[in-house]
Amino acid sequence: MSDLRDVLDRLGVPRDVVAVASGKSWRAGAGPQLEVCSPIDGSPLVSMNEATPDDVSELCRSAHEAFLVWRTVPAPQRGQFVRRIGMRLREVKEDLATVVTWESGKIYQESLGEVQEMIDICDFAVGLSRQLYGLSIASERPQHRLAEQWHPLGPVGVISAFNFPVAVWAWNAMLALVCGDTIVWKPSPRAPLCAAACQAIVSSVLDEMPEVPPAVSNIAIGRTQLGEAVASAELLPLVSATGSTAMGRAVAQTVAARLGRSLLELGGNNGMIVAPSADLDLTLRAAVFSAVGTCGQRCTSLRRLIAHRSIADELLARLIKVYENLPIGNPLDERVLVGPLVDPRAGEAMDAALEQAKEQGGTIHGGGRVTEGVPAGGTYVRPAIVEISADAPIVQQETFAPILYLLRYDNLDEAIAIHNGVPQGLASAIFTSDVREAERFCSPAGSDCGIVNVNIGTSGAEIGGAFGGEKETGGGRESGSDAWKNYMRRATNTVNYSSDLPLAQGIRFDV
Ligand code: UN1
Repeated sequence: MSDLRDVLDRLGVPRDVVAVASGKSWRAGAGPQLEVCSPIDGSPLVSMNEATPDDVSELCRSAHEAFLVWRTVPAPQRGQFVRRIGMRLREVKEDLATVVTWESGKIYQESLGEVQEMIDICDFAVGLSRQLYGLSIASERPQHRLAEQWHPLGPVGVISAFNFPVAVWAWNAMLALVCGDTIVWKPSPRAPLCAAACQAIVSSVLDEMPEVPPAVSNIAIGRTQLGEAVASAELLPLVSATGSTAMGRAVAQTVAARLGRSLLELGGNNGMIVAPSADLDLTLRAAVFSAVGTCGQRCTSLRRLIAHRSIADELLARLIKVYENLPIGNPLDERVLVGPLVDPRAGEAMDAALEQAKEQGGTIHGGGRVTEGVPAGGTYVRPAIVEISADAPIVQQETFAPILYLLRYDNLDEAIAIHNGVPQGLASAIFTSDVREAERFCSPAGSDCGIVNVNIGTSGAEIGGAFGGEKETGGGRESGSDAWKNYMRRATNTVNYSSDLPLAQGIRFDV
């Protein structure tokens, strides 16, 4: 623990982390007590009073005031703010990754990757700050100019999850900032130190740029009722929420009732088709990283391996061998590849899913608790592979744990039908050396997901593409490509520079 305290000191995290932050100032919440323990060993990390819905309302007002200033700052100057955040992130990459590992339990390598995603999105956003392009459109009327402008939208509510406690905030916040928006962030109540570290990073840049209104960045730490407060806040025209489908459904309904916009990144049930021509060495590496990375707790984690019957047994045998030798343990130990689940409840959910799989005819390889060679007090599990029929009900569910269902298929039509036959639609992959199969999977009649990969696993997307998925995944797109448009409002301008007033559609209306 003393190590972590040094890390937090270097990051500029206050000694006494409290629940409410606006710019550089922190204050205590008046809500119920929140105790946060590390998934690594159950040791207490921080305790505080949660923020209250009133705190959220107050932060929204501050964020709104800051927005009125920030929206008038030229976008490339807003980009300079984000550029400095990116520079600071480079300096503190290792320290921030250490905090991510302590709070989320993901292995340090993956935490470094998560901070790198933040740096990458900062770079992307800086470039974007000079490219918030609108279209010029040919007007049907003489001497008229028709064009689009993209304007800042307002304060954005961000709700994020424990498994990507810093990157998902950065995807949203960095785009929002260059777009001229301000942020009210409700981080996962399991990762308040990560949130405090992010706010400290922003604060250090605010020190360097006194012209930036500090309330561009706000945080309220707490549980579900704060999420409801964010969703119902009239001052937040956009709420971006990452988490379970149940959470997203509740947020979407509340936001829709006030005709706000929501941007949802919800559950996945990601599949990988392995065709007869697949390079099995590649397949194996990709499948294992996708299935057991972050201990199966990414929304992009591989959950369904849909293997052609001709290669399924060989693939299974090789997978079992790799699974048996996976180093499981303290995620701060660089030799370890699988850290703990986030908490004991996640372990129980994994056990329950395996139990159901067994009842539904599944054959289970692996699973169960690991208690030796791991820190006491954490929930360490052996990742599991389950041979099961594609129509077993358990396969329809996302269990946030390292369970990989192995399903067999005979022809590609059947494989695609199995692949698409779940309620979620986030990430997907096919391993094949046959270009026709690959292209079919990418075609309109192929994968129905938002992320469609060939000879790449389901997890580990780059920030440059739009990230998100269809169906119960919620339809949102974050991060790269033109996802920035979510954070702005579009004005269509028609300017008449003639001395006449021709009406569109040729309508005659003479007065
Ligand atoms: C998530 O699990 O919420 O593609 C995000 C990936 C990461 C992001 C995952 N870049 O796996």
